[in-house]
Amino acid sequence: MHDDRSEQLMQPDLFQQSSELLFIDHDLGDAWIREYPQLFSLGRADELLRALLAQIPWQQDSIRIAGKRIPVPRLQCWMGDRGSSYGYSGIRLEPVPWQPPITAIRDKIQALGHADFNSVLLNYYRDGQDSVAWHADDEPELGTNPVIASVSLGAERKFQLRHKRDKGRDRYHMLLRNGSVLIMGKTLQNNWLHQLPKETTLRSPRINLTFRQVTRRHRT
Ligand SMILES: O=C(O)CCC(=O)C(=O)O
Ligand SMILES: [Mn+2]
Repeated sequence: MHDDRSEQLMQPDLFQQSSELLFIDHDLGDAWIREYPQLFSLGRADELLRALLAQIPWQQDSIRIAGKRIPVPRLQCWMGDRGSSYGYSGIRLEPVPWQPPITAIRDKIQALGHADFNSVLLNYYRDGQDSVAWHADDEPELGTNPVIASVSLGAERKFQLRHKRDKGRDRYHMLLRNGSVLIMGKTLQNNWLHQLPKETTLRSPRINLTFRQVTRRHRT
């Protein structure tokens, strides 16, 4: 008897393999973003969200503005190789050591072949009241043309970009889906700002991981 069961069983697997690696290129003219909308399956993304909510040593950081310390509207954790300390807006973050499953996420992203990373900033947006304001990740310790990989787990959030100098340029809007990864190209941080606005009716959490390469020159 011809048994075609094995062929049927293969199909979902093949689909799974290829849908993971599907990508969409966003062309912003003088910068690009490659989006992998489902690098992590929804099941895997939910499992990672639960694990990270429970095990990451989340901390409330604050920034210094006009001599005052203002708490940032999200919780954070900086993780990475020893010595990859990182500073912005008067915060200096010392890395906690790599831990699974972050190393597994990092390895999967590095296998895409865009860049290698020695550190990651984790952000925990507890609900839609948490946000990140307009900025570019252009700190000197990231070098002149950083490639940054951004992983989204949990609630879908809006992501907005606007040009740094050309005020006439349209803003660019994206949705950050559960299980998606953005590879932010070499020139994005030089030319564009980005933000994650508040979404006041949203009640569910999201975790974002931005993998970065901190250059040795600036390590403390
Ligand atoms: O949460 C996000 O998707 C963006 C976070 C971000 O821009 C950052 O941490 O630099
Ligand atoms: Mn950023």
